[in-house]
Amino acid sequence: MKFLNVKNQFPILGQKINGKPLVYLDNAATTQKPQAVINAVSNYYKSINSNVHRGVHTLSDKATDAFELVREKLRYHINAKHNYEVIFTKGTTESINIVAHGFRSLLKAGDEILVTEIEHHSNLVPWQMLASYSGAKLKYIRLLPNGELDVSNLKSLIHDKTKVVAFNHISNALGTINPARKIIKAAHKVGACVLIDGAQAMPHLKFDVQDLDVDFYVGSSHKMYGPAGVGFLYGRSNWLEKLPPYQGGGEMIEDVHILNSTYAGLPHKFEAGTPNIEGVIGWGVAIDWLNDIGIEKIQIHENELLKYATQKMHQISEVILYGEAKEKAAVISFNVRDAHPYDVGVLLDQMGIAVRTGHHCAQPIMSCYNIPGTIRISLAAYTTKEDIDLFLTGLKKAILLLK
Ligand code: C6P
Repeated sequence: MKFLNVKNQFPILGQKINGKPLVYLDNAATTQKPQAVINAVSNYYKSINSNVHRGVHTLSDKATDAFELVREKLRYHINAKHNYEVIFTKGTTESINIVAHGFRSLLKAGDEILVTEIEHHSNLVPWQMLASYSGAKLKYIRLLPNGELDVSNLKSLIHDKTKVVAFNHISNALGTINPARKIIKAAHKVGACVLIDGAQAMPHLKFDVQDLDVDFYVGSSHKMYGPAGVGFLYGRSNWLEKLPPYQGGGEMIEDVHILNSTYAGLPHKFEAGTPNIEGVIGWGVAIDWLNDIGIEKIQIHENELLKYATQKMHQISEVILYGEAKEKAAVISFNVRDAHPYDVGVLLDQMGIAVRTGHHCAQPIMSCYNIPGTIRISLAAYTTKEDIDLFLTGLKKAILLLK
């Protein structure tokens, strides 16, 4: 196996938890930050902290330039056509809400919204809210037992009443890489708009929004080695123009009168209030960090570890694995027979191993498998074979303790 050697760039990973070396396998929840990102945020406060787009003074100009440079970096990273198609938000959740809320003025009773059974709650609840507000009908693509979406009957699900189709690129709970192109093609055939929740894809997959031909694509910085509290909404300009602003306030206006206002153009129309400037600047460095290594290289590394861990876990008779799609990112969801996921998680934590347990904000998936939750390990660029071996040893110990 070839391994990336990047762990030493992450200061947090050198510590001990409960007296044991930290094995961090909760990367789908949030990734750790390399020293370069920590330095960027710290340097921002030490040298150019100021509000953006507002001041005439030097610091404000510098902060604005640094902030806008990241918009261009992100545009280039996802290959959007224009940088005003990249909106900074609080994260994936807010990005989806901006679109779902905006569609309140575009949908009517009888229209249909299509989601899937593999969604994170963030890409489900906003569409449920839109359906109940507009009278549109919410439909969904079913999940198959192997963790793949059943896209065999798209023609019956996507037709002239379908106005919006929303799905995730990679499932946070199962790791499934969904057939984006096939779904987008079917949606566009009937003129429906497509939103992809890319929260889990951003750190693992290289993609291009124009090549995908997607209308909206969203993600969060904190899942791709950048700071928390910042994310993006990519939207094709014709769709973004159609949507009304999500919030009112400073920055999103053109002219304000006492009884009415006119709104700013893109991207500012959707960026009310002071943004997370230091978060955006730190994120820019995280994007550079990812690209310096190369997402394809990271994917190869993570896939090798995924294969290794899956193989070893199949050999533990007490382990039940969920979701073994052919196209899969480095996430493994599992249970230990006759044990509650939480108990396994607590025992692993005592051994310094960080995993997530529960429904992973994807309760419909758990309902499909008729379980309350799973234990989930999710890998990153800095995960090593040693981490996986420590986890496997810890898991076997936990199973013995639970017997
Ligand atoms: N999933 C997990 O442990 P925010 O919180 O807005 O940055 O991202 C929400 C979100 C949306 N879609 C998908 C596919 C996600 O995985 C997440 C976040 C974390 O799986 C925290 S619940």
